[in-house]
Amino acid sequence: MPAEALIVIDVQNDFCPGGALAVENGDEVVPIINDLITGFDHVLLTQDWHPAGHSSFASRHQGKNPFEIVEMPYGDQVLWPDHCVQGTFGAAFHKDLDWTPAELVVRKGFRADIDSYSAFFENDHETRTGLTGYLRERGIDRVAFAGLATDFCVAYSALDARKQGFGARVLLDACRGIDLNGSLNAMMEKMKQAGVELQ
Ligand code: VGL
Ligand code: ZN
Repeated sequence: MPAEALIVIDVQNDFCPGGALAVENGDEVVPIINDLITGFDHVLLTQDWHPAGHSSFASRHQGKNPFEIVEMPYGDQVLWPDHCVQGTFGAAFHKDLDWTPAELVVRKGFRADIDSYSAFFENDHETRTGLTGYLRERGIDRVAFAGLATDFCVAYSALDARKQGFGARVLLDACRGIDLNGSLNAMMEKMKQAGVELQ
């Protein structure tokens, strides 16, 4: 029997108010997602998980500030404040997120020289996280997304889900965005065109 999984994206302290890369009202999604979790047979989480000094951190690039763009061998990369460093408080899930029922945590961004927004592929759009294989082996053919941030890790994941042949929907109530230079509208449009259901 084909099934749907809820994939909770990056509900971590650094993306919540007070965190290093805080998404406005990011913590509002926590109770909403806790409700969602109770309604799904399969719940997966992603966790942004960077080594200290990760190449996506502006602090690693002389003369660059957070939110500037640099060219990496794999394409353009936004530079971010240091965030979600492995093992730190900022990288931990929000304390009120009830992730006990989750069957898998996909960590991403753990290789020093490449960022990874999507739960399926790193930012070269080639290196796989293993999630496609996991979902297929578990008989899951549809995925629903919630979490942070709508216009980065959620959107990239939803687009890749479609590319991999999964049905995909984004539960907008349960997401909050960064909106960098119009990125929120741009990514909403891209998702629509890719057949992601925006609900
Ligand atoms: C994210 C920027 C950098 C996200 C992660 O979770 O959307 N954004 N790392
Ligand atoms: Zn990151």
